[in-house]
Amino acid sequence: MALLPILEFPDPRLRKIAKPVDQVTDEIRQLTDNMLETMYDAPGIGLAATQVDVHLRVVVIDVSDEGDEPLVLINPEWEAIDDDMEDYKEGCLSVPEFFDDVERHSHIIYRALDRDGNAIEEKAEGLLAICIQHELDHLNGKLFVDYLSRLKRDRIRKKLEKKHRLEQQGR
Ligand code: GNR
Ligand code: NI
Repeated sequence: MALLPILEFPDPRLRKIAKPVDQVTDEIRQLTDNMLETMYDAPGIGLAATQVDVHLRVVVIDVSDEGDEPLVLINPEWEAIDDDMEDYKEGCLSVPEFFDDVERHSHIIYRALDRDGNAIEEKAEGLLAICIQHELDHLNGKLFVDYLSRLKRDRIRKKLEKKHRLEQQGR
């Protein structure tokens, strides 16, 4: 297993559209294992392959308190079940240290392939529903900061650009 470096906003690679996985191979399973290790280490409740510069439709999630309920979603899709929406203060491992309200659907149904390549279809609500919508956005090159005002997004971008400059100097 291995920890993978996580891309940070405004890296243009976070804007790439991920391609569908055509077969769940050992190589894909190894990617999901490394993504889970990276997510737990961060720590985070989800990670999309886009964030580790792999542009395939692969997501890992664990919203459990104990961190012992890993969910691997390959080629995931979701749709809203009703019109209920809720705000949640979101964060993102690719936008470290910033949190702000994003409105998401409260009740969704999601479909995907699991780690064994079997098709799954489940309902989700609460934090899991929010996380699935957040991760699917990553696969489509979208970040939670895109839902904020330009003013807020630009402020976050400038602060992270400064952090990245300082990290470069420190090498
Ligand atoms: O760890 C994470 N926490 C989080 C909190 C609120 C809404 C979404 C998330 S996902 C985030 C991990 C991440 O960046 N996944 O892409
Ligand atoms: Ni994220």
